[in-house]
Amino acid sequence: MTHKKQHSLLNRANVACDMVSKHIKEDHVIRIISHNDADGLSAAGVLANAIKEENGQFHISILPRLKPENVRELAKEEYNLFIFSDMGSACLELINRFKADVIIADHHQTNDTGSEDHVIHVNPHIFGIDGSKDLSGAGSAYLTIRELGEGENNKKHLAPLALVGAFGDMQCQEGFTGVNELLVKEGEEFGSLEIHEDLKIVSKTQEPLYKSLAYTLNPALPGLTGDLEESMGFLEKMGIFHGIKFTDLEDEEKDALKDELIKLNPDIFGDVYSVPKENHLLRDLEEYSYILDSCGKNKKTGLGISITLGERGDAIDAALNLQKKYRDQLTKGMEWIKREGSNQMDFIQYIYNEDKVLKSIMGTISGVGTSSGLLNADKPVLAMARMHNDVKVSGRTTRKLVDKGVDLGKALHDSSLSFGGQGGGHDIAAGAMIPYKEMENFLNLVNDMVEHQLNNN
Ligand SMILES: [Mn+2]
Repeated sequence: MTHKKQHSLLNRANVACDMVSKHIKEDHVIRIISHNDADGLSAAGVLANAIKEENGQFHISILPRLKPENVRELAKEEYNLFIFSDMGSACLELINRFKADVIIADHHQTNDTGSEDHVIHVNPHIFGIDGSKDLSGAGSAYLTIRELGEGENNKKHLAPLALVGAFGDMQCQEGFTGVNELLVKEGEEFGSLEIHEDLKIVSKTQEPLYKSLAYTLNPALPGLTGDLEESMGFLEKMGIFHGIKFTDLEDEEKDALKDELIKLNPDIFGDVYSVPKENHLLRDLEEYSYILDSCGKNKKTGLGISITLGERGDAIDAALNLQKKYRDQLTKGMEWIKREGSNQMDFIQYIYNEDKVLKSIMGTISGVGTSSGLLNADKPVLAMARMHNDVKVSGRTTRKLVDKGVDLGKALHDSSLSFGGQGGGHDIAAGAMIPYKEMENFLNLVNDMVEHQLNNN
């Protein structure tokens, strides 16, 4: 059954691929619109690389979210083919009205709107495949260009870049599943992807060890993640100098560290996905996704795209500076959560902040706050950030609660609509924008909906 679903999805993607091919042959500049997170940037990168290799042309715009007014403006542009990646499914009704050809390569929840003949909708949900864990936006984009190019020149070497997107959307919590497994297979076969077991701490070649520990978000290290001082103390207690880089440790020290870290979180040792021939800072696909994420969060999406297109050197230095800034913010955010905790309701919890810096990372810190044990994992967390007259909501929950019936995408979509906002996403992670004055009503409604979801599962 699963196989059949995947087959139908691949067939749909191949129809999209033929459409891309046709427009490249006609020398049309292909208009790409994608999301500003690591998944969206990888998605645009996958598409752009494929088109470039076929000597085609493209024009990319990266958006923080696709608003109806964005779609209306885009509809007026004079292109023959638009590709929306990691977004678009929620705006299908408006996109159906485009005069030009359109491909939507998305993995967010979608309603039952059918697509017109000139709109090819590539989305795992349409085929009964879970887009929150089995395929990312970059994965949908990959399927869309996978068969481009003749024989040997097909685009399967781009599978690792598509998996960078899957890491960005946290789809490798317990290994890759579903269509992502196909991408892993093709990455190994055509994209120099290698998998080996290792400690999953970040920046091993680049940062002093205490920072590698404190900046490791996934999997989180309870007590250490987000806390530089605790990380320093932890190493000193083991008799390891905190300023040494992981790669400079003696083998016995590496083993001792591994044993201690496994006590904090067994998942810290596991499969690492890497492309060894890649620049050492981008070699590990998960770290690559963090670097793209920093570009997106700091509004340097052009930089992120150039990296996916192969720019190295100065581009990577610039991105690393952004990453440093981003990590400082995260550390501050984690300190704040540690100090303030969350506000409890019966079935959800929320954090609220008006601070300019913390506002942009509320979603991330609520997720890491939960996985590192600072916040209770028994209730979904809504992170609320004030934006003028609106509140931006990022919701996160655990696979365990999803299995018990929680669907944040649906809860945030329906509740935000009731108060003149908009929202949606995945069962496990979703977002919304609502008027500030309705915040309390909104929270109450989400609380009720989550209660209902739990009771009716
Ligand atoms: Mn995505």
